[in-house]
Amino acid sequence: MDRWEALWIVIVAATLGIFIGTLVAIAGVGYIPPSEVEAEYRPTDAVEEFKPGVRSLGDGVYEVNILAYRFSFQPNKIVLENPKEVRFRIYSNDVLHGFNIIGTNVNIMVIPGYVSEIVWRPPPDFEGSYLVICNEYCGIGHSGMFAELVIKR
Ligand SMILES: [Cu+2]
Repeated sequence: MDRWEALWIVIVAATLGIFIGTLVAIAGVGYIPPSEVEAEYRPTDAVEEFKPGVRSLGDGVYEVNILAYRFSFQPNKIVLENPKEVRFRIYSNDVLHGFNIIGTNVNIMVIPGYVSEIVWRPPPDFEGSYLVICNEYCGIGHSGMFAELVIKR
């Protein structure tokens, strides 16, 4: 075997070793997102029944109905007190949108004609103001499509 060929085999093997080693190390540390979420998409044609707003079901459980449209969310400011479990139900009546709470793993596509549901159990130390953005390009005003989530403890 040529000396250079052997050298390149060692370099490639070392690079692969570092790559796989990094993956194993990250998995070993338990790198997991900061909350538990479940997401599902439900077809609906009952648009009239979809009423945007925050509904408290008691004991820290909330249902938040959000209408996503070009280029805003309704309601635009969501205030939750001591939330334990939050069911976000998001509906779009125009184009594809996104619903992403920055700093959390709440991130769901909002497909027109479907109610996108995501259940979020925010960690007890989560409080303050969070930015909610649309992360699916939906048109010229997309960059200004955001909302605010306020968590009070
Ligand atoms: Cu958008």
